[in-house]
Amino acid sequence: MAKVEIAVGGMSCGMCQSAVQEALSGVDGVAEAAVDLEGGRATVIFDEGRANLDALRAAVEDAGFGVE
Ligand SMILES: [Cu+2]
Repeated sequence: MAKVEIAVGGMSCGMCQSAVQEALSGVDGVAEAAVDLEGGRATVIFDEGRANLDALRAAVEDAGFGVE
């Protein structure tokens, strides 16, 4: 398992937070995703054999948010 912290841009409320969390949780191989709205970051624990940073980044971007 790998743990990564991603700086997420564009989150302004709890709905954004949930959307990012759901997007990250939906990536195959993600075991845990915790989104810090105030800090603008997400901490993700994932299986390196099934997910990677590019997949996490794509999921956040597909949900309409930016990865910094
Ligand atoms: Cu929002």
